[in-house]
Amino acid sequence: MDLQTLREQHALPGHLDIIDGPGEMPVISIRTDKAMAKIALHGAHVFHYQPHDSQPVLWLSNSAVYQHGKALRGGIPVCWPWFSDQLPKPGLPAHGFVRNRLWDIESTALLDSGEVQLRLFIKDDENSRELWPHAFEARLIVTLGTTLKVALHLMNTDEQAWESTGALHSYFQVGDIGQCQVEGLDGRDFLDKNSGFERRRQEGDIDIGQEIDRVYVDTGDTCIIDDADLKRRIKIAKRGSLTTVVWNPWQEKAVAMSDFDDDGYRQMLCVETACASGDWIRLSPGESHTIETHISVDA
Ligand code: TA6
Repeated sequence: MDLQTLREQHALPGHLDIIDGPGEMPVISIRTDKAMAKIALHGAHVFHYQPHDSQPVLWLSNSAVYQHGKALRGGIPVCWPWFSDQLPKPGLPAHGFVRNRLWDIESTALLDSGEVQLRLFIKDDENSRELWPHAFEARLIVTLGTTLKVALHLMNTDEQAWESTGALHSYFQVGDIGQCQVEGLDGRDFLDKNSGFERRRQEGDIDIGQEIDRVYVDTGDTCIIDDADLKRRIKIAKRGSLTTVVWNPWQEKAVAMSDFDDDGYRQMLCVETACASGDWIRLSPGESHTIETHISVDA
């Protein structure tokens, strides 16, 4: 569908527009009196969020590739129906397929609260069933006021039960990784991907001075990124998720990624709202589940 038709159907003058983004990707641009956000229809990918009184909150790689079939490096890739390499069958790409597909706009609205809400939609088709043989409907509901609320609503429209994992794989912008701490996971167990998924316990807040790739389990708690350099605290609250993933590739792995600047790892940190490891989303026909994250900034 062309941009003009999308605009006629869904634009909210002064609040929401549909624009031609980089790589000819349709992008939805939202503005409220408190913040702005941008979302690519490709992948239902929120790639920009900025309260008017703050710097950008989501990190986006300077080398991100804007191309159909490839997820942007940064923002909030929607990883589903599997997280990382919890593959339903061998040989599939990591993190599912919905981050690499074009979604539809289902609706847009200016809410009584002053928030702007965008609902994006995707369902199974012939291509998706080749990778994952199940019927589903997925909606990404983005609600922007001061806080950015992102909800991934999943419904089983199949005649059989199915199970999945997934994540709102959120990349955050930080001033300098060496001056950041993650609060909210003290006392939680994690599986360390860099040590063969060895299970260990977090003691205290998380300092990051090297590569980190950890799957924190059994936690629905809010996390805070305390950023001494930018003098701000990013709050990441969540619902429908008992897994939090903390990831920074550090230098060597960043250099190995073509869509990652060599020193980009110093300005980013992923704190991901996930359902992974043993935290399965198991749905019978007609059932649904929502993974939701609420992101805000305190000075
Ligand atoms: O969530 C952490 C992680 O699974 C890492 O292991 C790392 O590979 C990262 O995601 C990025 O994955 P991607 O497929 O987007 O390159």
